[in-house]
Parts: sequence; structure tokens; C-alpha cells
Amino acid sequence: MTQAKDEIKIGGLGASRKRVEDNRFIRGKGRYVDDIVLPGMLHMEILRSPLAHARIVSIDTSKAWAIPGVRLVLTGEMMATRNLAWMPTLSYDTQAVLATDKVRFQGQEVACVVADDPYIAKDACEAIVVEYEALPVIVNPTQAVAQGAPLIRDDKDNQHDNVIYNWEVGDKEATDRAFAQADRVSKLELHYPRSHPSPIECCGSIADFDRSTSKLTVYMTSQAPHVIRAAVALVSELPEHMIRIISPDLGGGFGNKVPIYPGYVMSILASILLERPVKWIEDKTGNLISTGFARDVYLKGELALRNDGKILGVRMHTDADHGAFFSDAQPSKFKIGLMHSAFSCYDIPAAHLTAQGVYTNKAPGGVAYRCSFRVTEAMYFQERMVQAAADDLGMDQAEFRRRNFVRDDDFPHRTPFGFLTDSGQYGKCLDVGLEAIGYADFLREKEEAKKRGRLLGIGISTMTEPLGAGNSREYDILGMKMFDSAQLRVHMTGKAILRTGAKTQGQGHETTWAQIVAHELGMPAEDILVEEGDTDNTPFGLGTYASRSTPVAGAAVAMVSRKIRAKARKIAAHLLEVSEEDIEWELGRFYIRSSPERGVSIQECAMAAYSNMPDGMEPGLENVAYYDPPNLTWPFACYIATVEVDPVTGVWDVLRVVAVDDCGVRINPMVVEGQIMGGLTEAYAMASMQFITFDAQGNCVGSNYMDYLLPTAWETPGYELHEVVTPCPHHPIGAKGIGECATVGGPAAFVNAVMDALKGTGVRNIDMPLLPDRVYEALTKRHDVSGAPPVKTDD
Ligand code: MCN
Ligand code: CUN
Repeated sequence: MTQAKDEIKIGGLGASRKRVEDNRFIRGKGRYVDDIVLPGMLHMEILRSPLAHARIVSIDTSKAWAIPGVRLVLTGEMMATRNLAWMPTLSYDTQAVLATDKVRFQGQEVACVVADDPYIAKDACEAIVVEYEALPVIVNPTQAVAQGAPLIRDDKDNQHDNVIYNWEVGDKEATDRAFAQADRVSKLELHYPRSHPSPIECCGSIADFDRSTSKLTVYMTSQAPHVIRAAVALVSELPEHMIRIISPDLGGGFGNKVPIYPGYVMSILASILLERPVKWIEDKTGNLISTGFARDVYLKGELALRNDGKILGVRMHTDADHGAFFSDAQPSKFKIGLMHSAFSCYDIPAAHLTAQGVYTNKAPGGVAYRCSFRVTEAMYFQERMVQAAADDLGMDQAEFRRRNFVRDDDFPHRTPFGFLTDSGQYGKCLDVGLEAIGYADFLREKEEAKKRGRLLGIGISTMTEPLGAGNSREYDILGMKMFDSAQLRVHMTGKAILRTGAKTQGQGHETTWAQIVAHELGMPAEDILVEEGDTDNTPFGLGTYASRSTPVAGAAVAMVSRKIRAKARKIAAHLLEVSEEDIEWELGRFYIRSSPERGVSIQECAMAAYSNMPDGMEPGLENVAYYDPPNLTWPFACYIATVEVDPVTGVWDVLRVVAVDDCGVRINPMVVEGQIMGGLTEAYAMASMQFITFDAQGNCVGSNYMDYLLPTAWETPGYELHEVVTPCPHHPIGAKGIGECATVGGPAAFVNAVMDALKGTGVRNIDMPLLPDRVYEALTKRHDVSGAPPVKTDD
């Protein structure tokens, strides 16, 4: 007789199963792109521009060619003969692969060398002589739209200024009316500075074109290998079935590995030309100065307020600095990503957002870095505005939020900018957070401390964010509709292999997807091997970003498991010699309704699928599911930080951090907590120390880890985590995304805490990072401190 399984014991839903991938990672056995060595492989290095804006007068590569071991030197001019000097971006713009006419940012790719080893290639890059004629440089949106500003994109036919787009959403008239009725208006101007995902592993690729089979295999650090395959097919004229993109283990992605970078394209062309595998591995500085920037958005925000604390309307204008090429990977329809997800957790009758995007002489980027398409900026702006408004009204921070929250019985709720949220318990999350931090006690402590000259502060950040694009009606990238997939093959002995269109970069899919199958089929999670990242062997999917894997691919995993179960049920009926209608299911086992002791396990059904199937049934136990979600998922978070600011130095220390996350049903609580702790650490880093900016000449300040700081265990505060569970009503297992919540909601908690400590000084804002000298300046000079470039440099 078979028994139903204990879900937690078999590693199903809710089990804090240890991450199976860590078995190889902690032994140093991970297989990253740079670990792969192919026979006859050559190495590519990139020569980058030292100047931010300059005309290229000439490039002399003769000395480089003369170095023994050099196989190929590519310049933009040579790329142009193949129509590859420019490539399309994921936002319908073009980006230079290798500069032909001008360089448009410091670090731009100017030439590349392929050689027998990377050192020869590097030396040869240095032997290339480029003559530049410097041009005036633009490093912020104000300069970009100023009268007489130099035209950055003079390569584009109809581009007469530096504006990329003007975009708006919301109801302008209704919002104007709300402001006309307001008792008061609270205003705030902010800059969310550039930041960088800086994964441990930089970007890289190995292109391997085999002339004899016409097959192109590319090992690539990509979070979205299927998208890359399609893009390569469209650009290269190679047929799609002859392109195989393999993303092996990734040493973190954090959004850095979504876009298509010139290095990938050059390694592919070099391999086609040389008929040898060509490896390109970016160095740290190359990674920091040229790929995957995030944010760099300015906000002018206004809230229309009633004296009783009700928010009547919101106006937002954002200026986004996209750098020299508009290369954001984001849904085509939304020019400023999902910035308009701001204020989704608040019940606000009217809202209007305008956005302008501009070119500047900075590396392209904008959207990447744990952001779900600008949601990071949206929530930072939202929560800074909410704090300023509460202060303007003289109202308690928590009470002001509570008064404006969407109530539990108000779902489904249309947000001020038109999204549909479907579930949440916002007030409860806030209560759990306030209770955990000891809110009332802290406020008393703060007043006491103030009398003795100590500055304590508390910052709250509450938000719901849209994770998991699509649905495909609204979300596409370059016309590719956003859905995802899973394929499950159950072998004869009841072991299985699961493949999805997503691509883990450290999130633990190999562990957690197996748990979903275990939950649906009652097979032990350890019996399920999960594979992702090889386009030849996985079903099509849009990849892993925007925390879309659980909402979309994870849903597909549940759905394909259910298809398998449906077939197994037929097999069970056959084995038990009853009709299918008489069969019941419990975890891991089918049984006869009228005699529950007679049953067969899912494993017995698997065996029968290959050895004893009913007449007329197609053999095997295998299926695929494509999943197009009906809506985004809307997790909620409440982050609360307490700090102490030293009035003498401006240094601030984090006292405590409380996090309350509601991501619906948790597949693996330990993995979820890991996501939250990592995200909070990134939030703390951005709020306190990460500084990547530009001087007036467009020199990137923060191009190495001496200037751009990553917090170590020493600086990182401790976190106290709490959970609330509101299942997602449309997700098959009730899960919502979690991968970005803490990075999105975290920064405002830290900044709000410091601003709270400074309350009463008249300072409304200090831009991130809140470096001690900025805090000190604000405290002593009693004015706001902006962090926008250009920064002053010593010379
Ligand atoms: N999970 C869960 N229960 C839930 C939700 C999620 O157990 N209710 C688990 C999932 O099964 C998965 C992990 O938590 O193992 C994250 O799931 P999800 O929220 O779906 O996010 P994705 O897997 O799509 O990951 C993407 C997200 C993004 S966009 C960035 S950026 C980011 C992040 O994940 N990059 C990361 N977290 C990262 N974590 C690591 N270690 N490395 C990165 O590069
Ligand atoms: Cu925007 S960073 Mo994550 O979505 O890959």
C-alpha cells in the first residue's frame, strides 16, 4: 500500500530546502563562462575610449597587427562593411558596436583585438593609435536640453536635439482639479543616482562558429538566452535553429546580464571570420564603466493633500538620463518602464506623470539592477514624497501611510496610474513592522536622545510593486510577447527532468522549481533535476528579470506538473482497473475513492507510462506548458530602519532594520529570506556608500571598487525578517515575486531614517548616497544637498 507524502519531508512547498546548486558552488565546481575552454579558442580584448565625446579622426591598427599572436583587429570601419557597426537595442534605438564616427561616452568600444591569449590581445589594444578631436560633453539632462547643446546622436537622421522621448500617463485634468482642491501641496525634488549591479562575474561570451555544420554556439552571460537567440537571428541572418545560446552558471546578474552588449556581437563576428572559438571576458572596470547602469533619474514630485492627511492627487515629472544610447531592456509600450507603478499601495483618486528621456555622454543603461523596469525609482520617489508630505502636515509617518493605504477589502483595486492590484494586507504588514521595531518606544527614545544632543531617526518604506511581466497583451520586448514556459519529462523510474525558459543567476531555481513539482506531483524534490539556460534544450521563454520567474516560469512549472498528473491519473485508473472518475488524488498517490487503501504512487504511474500503458494511450510521461499570466503579481513590503547620525561628523549608523514581506505563498522560505537580505544589503549600499558619477568632462568617477563600494559583512547591518502571506489570487500556487522587493523598497527606509534624524533643520533632501560629508553639509549649512553630476574633482 502506498502512502500520501509529507510535503515538507519531500521538499515541497514551504520546505526550507538547502540549495542544491550550492553543492557545486561552495566546492568551486561551478561552471561559468570563463571556466569553459574550447579547443583552438582565441581571446578577445576591447579598446575603450578615454574621452566621453570626441570625433574619431583616425585609427591606426598597424602596430597591433604586427604583434605575434594577434589574429584579428576589428574597428568600426570593418564592422560597417558587414553592416554590424551598429546594432539595434532592446528599446528600438541603435547602439554602436564599435565607434565609427564619434565616441559618445567614456569607455565606449573603439576597437577589439583577437589573439592567442588575453595578454597579447590586451597589449595589442594598447598598440592601437586613435586620434580624437574632443567635443563638448553633456553629463546631465539639464545640459542635454540646454540651448546650443551639442547634438550627441548626429548619426540618426531625424534627431535634432538630445531628447529621446516625451511620455505621459494618468489623468491630467483630474489631477489639476485635485490640486485645486488641496489644503496644501507638498513638493520634493530628488535624484536617484546611477548605480551598478556589479555582479561578481562580469559579462562575457565564447562564440563558436562551426563552418562545417553552419552552427553558431555562444556561451554567454545572459539572463535571457532565448531573447538573445532571437535577436542574433534577426541581426546576423543566421537561421534561428542554427544558433544555440548557452548561459551556464552565472555569478550573479542583477539585471546587468539582460541587455545585448557590443562585446557579445564582436566575439560572434570574430568567430565567424576566424572559424575559431573566440572568448571575451570583461574586466571589472569595463563592467563598471560600460555595461548595465541603472537609475539616473530626476524627480519633481508634488502631492495634493487634505489637512486630515488624505492624499488627493499626485504629480510626477521625471527626467531620465539614458546615456548615449537608449538601450533599456523593458516592455516596449512603456518609455520610462513601470515608473507609473508609484503610489500603487495608496488609494489616490488622481495622478499624472510626465517623463522625458535624454541622451548624454554617459554609458547607456538606465533600467537594469534589481528593478522590475524602474520600479526601484518609482518606490524610492514615492516613499520619499510620502515622508515629506507627512512631515509637512505634521502627521505621524505611520499614521499618514495607514490613512492612505488601499484597504484589504478594496481589491481588486485600480491604481492611480491604471494598474490593477489584486490582493494584499498593507495595514497588517505595517502593524507587524511597527510592533517589531517598537515604534512608540523608539519615538520616545528619540525625543530623549535629542535633549542630549543625539540625533536618532526612524524611516519607514511601504510599497507594493508589480513583478512578473507579462501578461502578453501589455508586455513585450521588441514585439516578443512576455510569457514563459516549462517542460517536464518524468522517466520510467519516477525521476524527472524539468526545463524552463527562465535562467537562474543565483536565485536558486534548481532548488525551488523542483519544490513546485514536488508539491504538484508528490515526487521528492531531490528526484527532479532542473535545467535552464541552453536554448537547444529548453522551451522558449523571456528569461529572468523583473522577478518574473516565479510569477511566470514558476506558474508554468505548476501547470506542466498538472498536465503530467492528468495523464498519470488515466494511467492510475488503468492500473487500478477502475474508471478515471473513481480516482482520487492525494500527495504522491492516486487511490480508489470507495476503497482508499487501494492506490498507486506517481512513480508506479511513471513506470506504467513506459511499460504498461492503457490501450491507445501515447506512451511516455512528458509535457510542456507555456504560461501567459493574467496579471502581474503585487507583493507588498514594509521596511523600517532606525539610525543614529553623528552631528559632529555626519556619519550615520544603522541601529536596526525590520523587514515585513508579503510575497504570497513562499515556495522556499529560506531562499526568500536570502533574497530579502541580499536586497536590503544592496539598498543599504545605494543609500550609504555607492557613488558612481561623472565629472564635467564625462570621466566616470567610480570605475573601480576603491571608488564604488560594495558593503562587506562588516558594514552590513543585521536584519530582522517577518512575513505576512496573502496568496496571489491568479497564480497557480499563490506565489508572488520577491527577487527585487528589498532593493526596491529598502533605500527609502534608510534615507527616510536619516532625514527623520535631521527633522527640524529645514533640510528636505539629501540625495543618495548619503555620504557623511553630504549629511554634514546639510546639517551645518541647513540646506538640501544634491548628488547630481558633474561632481567637483580635485584638479
Ligand atoms: N521564491 C519563493 N517563493 C516566492 C517567490 C520566490 O520561494 N513566493 C523563490 C523563487 O523560487 C526563486 C527566488 O525566490 O528561487 C526568486 O524568485 P523570483 O522572485 O521569482 O525572482 P527571479 O527568480 O525571477 O529572479 C530575478 C530577480 C531579479 S530581477 C534580480 S535583478 C535579482 C534577484 O532576482 N538578481 C539576483 N535576486 C538575485 N539573487 C541572486 N543571488 N543573484 C542575482 O543576480
Ligand atoms: Cu531590472 S534587474 Mo532584474 O529585473 O534582472
